Amino acid sequence: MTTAHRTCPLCQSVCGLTISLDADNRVTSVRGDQDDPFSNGYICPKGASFGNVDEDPDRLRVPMIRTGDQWAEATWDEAFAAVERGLTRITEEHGKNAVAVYFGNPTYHTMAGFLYRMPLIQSLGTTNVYSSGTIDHMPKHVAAGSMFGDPFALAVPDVDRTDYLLIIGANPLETHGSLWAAPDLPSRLRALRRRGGTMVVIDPRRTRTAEFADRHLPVRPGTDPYLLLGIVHTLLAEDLTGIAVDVNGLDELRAIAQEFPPEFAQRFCGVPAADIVRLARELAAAPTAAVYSRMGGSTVEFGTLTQWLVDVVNVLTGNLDSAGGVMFAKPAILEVFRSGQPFSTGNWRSRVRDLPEVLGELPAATLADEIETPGAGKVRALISIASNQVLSTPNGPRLGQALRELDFMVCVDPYLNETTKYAHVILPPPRMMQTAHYDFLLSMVTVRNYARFSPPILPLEPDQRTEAEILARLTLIAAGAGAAADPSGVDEMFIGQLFEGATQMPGSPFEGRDVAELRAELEGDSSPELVLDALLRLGAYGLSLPQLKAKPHGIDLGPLEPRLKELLCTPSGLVELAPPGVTGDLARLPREPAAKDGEVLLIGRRQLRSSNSWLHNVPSLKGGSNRCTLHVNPADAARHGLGERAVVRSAKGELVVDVEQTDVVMPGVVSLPHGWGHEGGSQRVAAEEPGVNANALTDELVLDVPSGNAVFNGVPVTISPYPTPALSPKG
Ligand SMILES: Nc1nc2c(c(=O)[nH]1)N[C@H]1C(S)=C(S)[C@@H](COP(=O)(O)OP(=O)(O)OC[C@H]3O[C@@H](n4cnc5c(=O)[nH]c(N)nc54)[C@H](O)[C@@H]3O)O[C@H]1N2
Ligand SMILES: Nc1nc2c(c(=O)[nH]1)N[C@H]1C(S)=C(S)[C@@H](COP(=O)(O)OP(=O)(O)OC[C@H]3O[C@@H](n4cnc5c(=O)[nH]c(N)nc54)[C@H](O)[C@@H]3O)O[C@H]1N2
Ligand code: SF4
Ligand SMILES: [Mo]
Repeated sequence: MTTAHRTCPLCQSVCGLTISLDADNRVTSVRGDQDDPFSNGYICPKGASFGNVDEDPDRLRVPMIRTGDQWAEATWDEAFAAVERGLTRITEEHGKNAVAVYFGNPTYHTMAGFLYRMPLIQSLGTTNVYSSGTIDHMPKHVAAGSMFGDPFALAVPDVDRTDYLLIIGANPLETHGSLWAAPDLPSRLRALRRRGGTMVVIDPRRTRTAEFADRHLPVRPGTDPYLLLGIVHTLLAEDLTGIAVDVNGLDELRAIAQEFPPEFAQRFCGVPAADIVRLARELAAAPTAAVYSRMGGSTVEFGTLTQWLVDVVNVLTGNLDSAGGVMFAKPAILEVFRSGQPFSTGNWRSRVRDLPEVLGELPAATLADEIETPGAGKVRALISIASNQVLSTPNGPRLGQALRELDFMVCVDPYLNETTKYAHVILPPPRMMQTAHYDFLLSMVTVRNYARFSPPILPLEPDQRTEAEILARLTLIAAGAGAAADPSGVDEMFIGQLFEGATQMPGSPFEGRDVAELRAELEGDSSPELVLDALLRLGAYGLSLPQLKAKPHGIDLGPLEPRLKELLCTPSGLVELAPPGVTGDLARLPREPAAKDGEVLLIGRRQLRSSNSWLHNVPSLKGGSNRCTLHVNPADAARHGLGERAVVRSAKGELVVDVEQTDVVMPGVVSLPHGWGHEGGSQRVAAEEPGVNANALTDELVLDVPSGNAVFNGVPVTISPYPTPALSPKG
């Protein structure tokens, strides 16, 4: 028996796990790490199944190459040679933009996904960069970038000290938080209630989080901007503001809010004006308050407006960057992702739909256009890392058809699935237990400053490669150095650039030092670990990797402290309350409610024992609430004559779904989880209960315009009985 510790990578909560293994290195138990100073022994059902996820026999172990419909195992040399041939041929004939790259959600949860993203993009030199950012949180980056200058200035609710928490379109008691790493949120929220705090949830569904709250306000999907403008209107009209940071644009904001009183919002949101006024007064009166919003306020048609207004309310009530409000974490690594330059978008535009670049990316919702549309710059090859786009992007089936047309596609993924089945080569990363872990990105959104490094628990087999090596080799291939070049060269170049910069930067701890000497001081068991060590040494706390290794349960770096002044980089040097790039979108916001007869609005829902598209293959997480059903309010089911099954139709597609009648969803709203619709993959357990692909209904042509983000919530659909009464035996 051995015991090992590591951070759980299965959601954004960064819980510490304690894993017991038997003599054959099989996992016998997974518990919460009692000595982790941040998660304090907390674990959820997914974390408890970490061993089953990791040991899944359906994971690919070695590279796969497809010829026609036939898959065959290959050696790494053969696979990388095939990638080199495939990509080189296309760039030679059609130029760099003919190769697209796509980073999926798990790249935010791996060291490799962080370390090689920029080197790979730079080596490819393509404008066709895509990621799950534009099917998730891009509105938040645009709002932050426009208000604070820094698109990575992502404020999180200081949940442990707040007196009032308003949650808009998020369900952290089931998702465990998003862009908000707060392990053991149930205890943190119970503590909030115990100290007399208040929690209010705005959501079309009475979620577990809404059940827990003091108040739940059901809102019509997609209408939160009106509600938030109603709050802003009240704060300004009743002179309830207590702005504590230096701002610009208050007059413009006042003029905007004038137009949107709470009575106006009531007509769109279905939330009584009196409730909106009460929210404003309570937010202003609370000693401290935090407003937080995620998917329900992001993957909607006015996601950027919503995310902007959330932080406008935080600023107006004096709760931005102060204890108990919303605050910015201070990661232990050098924050290389912050450019310090004012944010801008549209540095290039997409070829087919003329959509602006945002944060160096084009919208995932237009990738199919770029593959299908002939002409110079057509995408002919795709490098897809940790993404199941057929299940995760709007109108995913159309993108699936497009992927089939590609001249070359390589996937870095542990499974053969709905998306990777179109690849020519699949390069599987090793198991999580064979992989070192450090949360580069999530340490930006923790509710306490915290650092933890997890070394690999199990060694690699000779026929496996780390994900870091896989991505480094793809980078070298893209750079023209060839598949056989030394992958540590990518890391060494990065370290060299880091130290060159640091030794020349006035005020840096390493100013004037010798680069070679600094390099010689680095310690780590692999070249990515050396990079981590360098980033830690250059970071705010002057830590090092050996120090982290000496504290295997993690290091608490204290409560969040104000740091807006360090991050703020708007041209005005002030927090912009009415940035034109965002407020311009108010012109698009309808001034009349537009509900069509017979239509209902489709929203999603995340499930406690699942993670997007890839955890349905774990027997211990199956069943119960983890089923792909359409939640329909009983009143709607009666009105539309629904029985056990229904046909759901949208502008883009139609699905036959199992119906679950429940008053958890408000009337006029139906909810279908995403990530289902399994077919044609290696996941045998998932195939037994495949479910349906919610993204067969969502529309890739409808976007949150400022961010290019996809719209998954508030999709107009019709629902009718299945089989249709005319075809049923009784006619
Ligand atoms: N168990 C589990 N945890 C997960 C995941 C998972 O799949 N399963 N996925 C992870 C990922 S990638 C992410 S991004 C996070 C997401 O974390 P959350 O944002 O907390 O997740 P969702 O369940 O999508 O929450 C969105 C909520 O918004 C509501 N909603 C929908 N439309 C609207 C609207 O127009 N207005 C308002 N106010 N509310 C609306 C929905 O009913 C839902 O309750 O979760 C992460 N954690
Ligand atoms: N309708 C609807 N659609 C949605 C959403 C919604 O709420 N509703 N949510 C959206 C959101 S927030 C997100 S983040 C996306 C998620 O969608 P994606 O970005 O596609 O991510 P996942 O579905 O989590 O899985 C991606 C792939 O990563 C692989 N994978 C797992 N672990 C690793 C690893 O360590 N390394 C590598 N290389 N691969 C790995 C899995 O096998 C899987 O094929 O879906 C979006 N799509
Ligand atoms: S809450 Fe998230 S990080 Fe914690 S154990 Fe569960 S899946 Fe893992
Ligand atoms: Mo996500």
